[in-house]
Amino acid sequence: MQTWAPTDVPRVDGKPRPLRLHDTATGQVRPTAPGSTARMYVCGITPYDATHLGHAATYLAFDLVHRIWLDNGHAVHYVQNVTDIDDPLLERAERDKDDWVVLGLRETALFREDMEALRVLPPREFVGAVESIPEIIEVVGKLLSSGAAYRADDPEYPDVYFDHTATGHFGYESNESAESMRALFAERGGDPERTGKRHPLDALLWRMARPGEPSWESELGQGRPGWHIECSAIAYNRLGIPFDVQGGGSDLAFPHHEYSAAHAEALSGQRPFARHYTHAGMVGLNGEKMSKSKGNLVFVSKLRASEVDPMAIRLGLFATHYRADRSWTGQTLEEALRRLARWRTAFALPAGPDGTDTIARLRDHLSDDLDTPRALAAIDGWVAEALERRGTDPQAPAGLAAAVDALLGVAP
Ligand code: 5CA
Ligand code: ZN
Repeated sequence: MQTWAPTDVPRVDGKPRPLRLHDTATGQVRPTAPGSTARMYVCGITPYDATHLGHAATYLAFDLVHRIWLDNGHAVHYVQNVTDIDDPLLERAERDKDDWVVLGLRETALFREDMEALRVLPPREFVGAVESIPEIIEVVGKLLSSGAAYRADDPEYPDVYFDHTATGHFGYESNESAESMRALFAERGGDPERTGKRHPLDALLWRMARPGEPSWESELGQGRPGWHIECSAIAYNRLGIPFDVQGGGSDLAFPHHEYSAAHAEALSGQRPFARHYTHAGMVGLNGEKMSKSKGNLVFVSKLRASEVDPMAIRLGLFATHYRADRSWTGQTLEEALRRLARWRTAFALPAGPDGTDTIARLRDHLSDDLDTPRALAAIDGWVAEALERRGTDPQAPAGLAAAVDALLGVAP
């Protein structure tokens, strides 16, 4: 798929800091130890609706990972998918009497615009599920031949399922108990009650065509892919295994990342799928979880349409830590707008206090599991001094502006 346009990333003075990041599998903040090319996969949108602030927060967190790696001199091979065929997309298209293909294309186009406006650096490869169907078919075929997958005992619809015990390591990524796996699987797109499976936790790989549903011809039979296998195949075929970071929101820790890892590990006989599984917290509105049923979604495109500076959205979301479940309020936006105005005034001054130490602290905090609240506070400290006209370094405002641009992605 076509991706979106990158923004320039200025060079930052001083010494970069290697990134340490939280990993759900081990529960620890650990160094990311990429080779010269750092490899990241972040789960993309299911394009049945516009991008809300929760989605944006997740992509902004991984945009920081991207920027810190660039600062450290790595090339970054970043892959992101688009789930452009799945039940939620078909259900929304049916509800709105829309064509599912048109709906997906329209919302994906809007997502690109939102990402570009937010100055999120684009992935090197932006890959749709539909365009990946041939490679998904190949992977499912291999899992079937190795015995890691099987046909449901259902003569009418012999769908292909993954035997979740195939790797012998199932559960290592999310560390959920058997009971909670069962509940989360049912809640998040799984089908524990499906008859014909060997075990309730076995996950769908290939769904045989049902009347009225889109489907593709294949040696598996006419059908369409399950969800997790899409990310397994797309990541495995482009990044290899293991790659550095598998990212997404915390709602993906189980089942999605557990299964996408298990599928690729069963396929390759190697593990782990990713060295870090990193999850952003859920963003809500005024203390309530953002959800379609509550109708309290705040869309990035709506904010942009009401002339909200996308850089204030960045700063508003960076004011709290990416791993925390957090809430967006009117106050979040007001404070971010005030902060942005102060920063921009200070960056435009003819001189300011020496910025070396502030840039070092910015790097220290960001490389410590993306500690944006402390990173913003470090910049606030320099800005306050600069606005009091303390400091005479004529290079400092431009140096600070470049660091904020490169590392936080906030345009001066
Ligand atoms: N297409 C799948 C991933 S393969 C999917 O989860 N799509 S999504 O559109 O539902 O979500 C896109 C990304 O935003 C995912 O990484 C998801 O974890 C994240 N996300 C969804 N809701 C929120 C939220 N309220 N707060 C933070 N991140 C969220
Ligand atoms: Zn995914």
